[in-house]
Amino acid sequence: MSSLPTTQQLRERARASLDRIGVAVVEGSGLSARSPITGEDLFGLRATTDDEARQAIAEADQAFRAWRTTPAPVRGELVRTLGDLLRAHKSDLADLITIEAGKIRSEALGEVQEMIDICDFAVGLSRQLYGRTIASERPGHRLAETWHPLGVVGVISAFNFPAAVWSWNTAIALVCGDAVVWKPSELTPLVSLASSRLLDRALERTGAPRALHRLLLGDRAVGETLVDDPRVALVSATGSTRMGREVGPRVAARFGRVLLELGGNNATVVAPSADLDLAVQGIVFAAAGTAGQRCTTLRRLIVHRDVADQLVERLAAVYGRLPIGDPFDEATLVGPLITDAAADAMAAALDRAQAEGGKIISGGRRLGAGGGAYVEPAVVRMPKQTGIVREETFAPILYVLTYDSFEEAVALHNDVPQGLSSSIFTRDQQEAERFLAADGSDCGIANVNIGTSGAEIGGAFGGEKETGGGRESGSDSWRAYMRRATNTVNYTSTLALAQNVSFL
Ligand code: UN1
Repeated sequence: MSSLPTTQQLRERARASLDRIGVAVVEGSGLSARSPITGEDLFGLRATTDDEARQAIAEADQAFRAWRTTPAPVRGELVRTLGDLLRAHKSDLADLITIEAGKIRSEALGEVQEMIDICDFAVGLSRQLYGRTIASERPGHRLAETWHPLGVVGVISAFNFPAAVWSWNTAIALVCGDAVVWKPSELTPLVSLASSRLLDRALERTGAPRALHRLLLGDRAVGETLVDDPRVALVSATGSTRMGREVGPRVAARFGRVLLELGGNNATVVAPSADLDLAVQGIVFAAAGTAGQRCTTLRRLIVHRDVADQLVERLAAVYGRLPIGDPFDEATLVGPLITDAAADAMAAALDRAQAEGGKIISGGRRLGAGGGAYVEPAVVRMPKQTGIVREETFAPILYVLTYDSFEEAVALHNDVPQGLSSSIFTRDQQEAERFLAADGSDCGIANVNIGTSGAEIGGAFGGEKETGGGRESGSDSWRAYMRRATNTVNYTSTLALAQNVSFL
């Protein structure tokens, strides 16, 4: 393991980035910024009180009322300005992501790039919020639909994509004419303060209402205030299935809308015809990248019996050489897990896997003495898809299963409660197409000859079953952030009723 920076060095680096972005950190109590690199606290911060949260929602609601009638292409200017500021501060924000989430430099820069990309996408979208014109069955009538801004969008985000997930929601919501109130993970307050400050600067620069965005820093209680407030038209929540199971019904009980982006238990099928060089690269990035802490992380490998031994051997060789340690070190590929609890959960999952008949082929040990939670990514061969394999453990564990027939591979693939991302490595076109067909992968994302993680922003992102069903980011995901009005206009002097009904 490479040597680590000290907490004091991290504190100074964080301060320098925050200064350049324009965040004046107000130290306080109730919340702390910490770094998984050393496992120590950086600063104490003041948490948002419940009254402040309610006030923030009220202000955002007021700002929405002005913003909804601002022409969408003008709203796009705000998001263009945010994109410019993200370009200018790409490195600063990436530093904070590495400090608070422990991502390696290249992935932290990639996360900010993802934010820039969604801003570009949203700016284009601001001129393309298209409704349809529909053929009316009545003479002299026009039938059409119009998309209107929805209201305040509550964004709840997780530690692992502390800034990008906010930007997917916020860039789209703002061009759609909505206001945003953000409750980020308690584990990444500095990234949240920095992202929020960049948007504040864009609001100032373009003269848009300042209260279009409000940040709530705090624990679960402040999140509950957001979830339960009837002024919040849409709650877009990313996190665990357990969280979604609570948020979904609470928002539904007040007839609010939800967009849920919950757990994944993503699998890759490796067919006998697969290009194994390509497969090894794709698998290692998807399974060990981001220290296994993406919702799209590859957790299950379903390999044809003919190539299983060979593939496992090659994976074990690459896993044995993965550089683990300081995420700021350019050579490192695997940074720390977010907390000790995450490392404990990984150890417990590995124990359970062994008790269920699994064999650890590579990795699985905790490294270093205390401080950050550094672990060796693990490869575990399982005799079948047991209980632990069907659960999402947010750590770098790759379970390997074998199959004989394609039907068996698809059945194993789909036999988990989650449905986010999936892929197949094959050179057989029929097999590839069958994997993508209606009776193939049941996930929101299904790929061929590439891993499960690292989606581009242009597609809709999200999944089925316990993943929650929501779609964010590209394609037509914007529709979740607007309300649709169907308009029937009669331009004659005759009242014609639909379905040939006669009355009066
Ligand atoms: C997440 O882990 O919550 O597809 C989001 C990916 C990234 C987004 C992951 N673009 O892996």
